[in-house]
Amino acid sequence: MTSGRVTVFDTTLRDGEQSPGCSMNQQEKLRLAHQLDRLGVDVIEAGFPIASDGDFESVKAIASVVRRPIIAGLARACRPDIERAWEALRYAERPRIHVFLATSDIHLKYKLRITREECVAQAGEAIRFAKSLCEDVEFSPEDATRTEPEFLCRVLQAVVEEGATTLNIPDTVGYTVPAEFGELITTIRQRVKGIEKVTISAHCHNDLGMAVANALAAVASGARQVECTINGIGERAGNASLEEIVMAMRVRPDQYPFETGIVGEQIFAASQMLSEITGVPVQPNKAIIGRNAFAHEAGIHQDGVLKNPLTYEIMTPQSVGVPDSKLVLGKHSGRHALSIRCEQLGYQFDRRGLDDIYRRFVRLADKIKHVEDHHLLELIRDTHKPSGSATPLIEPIVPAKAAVVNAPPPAPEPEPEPVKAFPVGPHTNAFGVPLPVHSDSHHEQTQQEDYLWGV
Ligand SMILES: [Mn+2]
Repeated sequence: MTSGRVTVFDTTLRDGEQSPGCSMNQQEKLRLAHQLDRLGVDVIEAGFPIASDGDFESVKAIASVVRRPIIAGLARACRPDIERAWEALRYAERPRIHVFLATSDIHLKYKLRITREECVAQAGEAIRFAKSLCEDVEFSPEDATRTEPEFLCRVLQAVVEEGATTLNIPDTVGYTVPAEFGELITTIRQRVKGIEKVTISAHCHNDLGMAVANALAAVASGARQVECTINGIGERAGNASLEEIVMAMRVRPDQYPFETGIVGEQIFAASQMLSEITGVPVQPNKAIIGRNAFAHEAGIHQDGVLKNPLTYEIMTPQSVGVPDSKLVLGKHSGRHALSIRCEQLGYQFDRRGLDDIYRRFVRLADKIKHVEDHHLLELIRDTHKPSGSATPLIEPIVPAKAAVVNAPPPAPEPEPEPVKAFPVGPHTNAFGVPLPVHSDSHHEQTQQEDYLWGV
């Protein structure tokens, strides 16, 4: 039983990229954008086009080649910003201009030096102008959670009347708490006329460690878009983490009966790719995608998990694309196993590329017994050094399905059967891990190597 679909707005390439140590060049942003597409996000906020020429070119490049998701670009509430954003976004299949203007007294007085009246007028004018360029326009009242609710509703009313299609409520400084934020969303729904025609969105920061909890509280109160990032990167303590929001909904549909278009099995690859690009590692105990998230050290836990994974696991590693740690890559591993592990790490190679990696992998495995993921990543980086050409290192795999905004809600999923965490059947290997189904002849040739998977 679902109460609706929640739009996943990923801002890894904008808010995330603004965080210390996380800047990316155009080629890296494009690679990540393709992975976000595979992950099934509905909206990719690709950058802040007026911020720099590099940002502009990156947004333009992503808008030109990533065709399924909505591509958003950020703009302050002024003409030059909005024009620059549109110049970069106009190539998109589904462009969105995201306009923001601070609304809290402290921002109005000290940062913008404008009055409340001027703020309402500027927000309205900016949306009218953005709307003259682009049908899909999102508005964010920056520092909304420290804005007097009555004034906040006045600004929101003005932009709804000018045709804003999404109202994003940012907890810019990570100040709010779940009950209060949920109430704020309820107040907005009650007071702003015409609100039922627009999507309410939540943009939460993690300064008090409550970004995900606040975002979920907003959804429970009627928000239908969440803004989030891979690995929770973002300004200061970061943004709400995409993987945590999505998996909270998947694991607890009794509490959060909402659907998203996210392909869970692509979560780990996205996380790995981001870490690899930025060089910023994920903390080992990070929920969902940390190195220890599925590690069971205590003997009593290990015993329980071996008897039945559900004794200590509320979700399976496979459901978020974490490679099964029981499967070790060594010199007896076949080309096919290697290619699957590469895909899990966010890379897909053509036949020749894989041959190349495979030869080097075997040489390495001869020297060191077990090839860990970080060895493999080093090998891949070493083999495929960017040569300055614009050719992406990877080809998009398959565009994610079932992630079309405004599509009719999917039929309710049948109740999950309890003990099917590790299916064993004709399409699984000896460890109960599902084997991918292929029909091409290449697969026939390499099929035999599957039996060498693991030592
Ligand atoms: Mn932010």
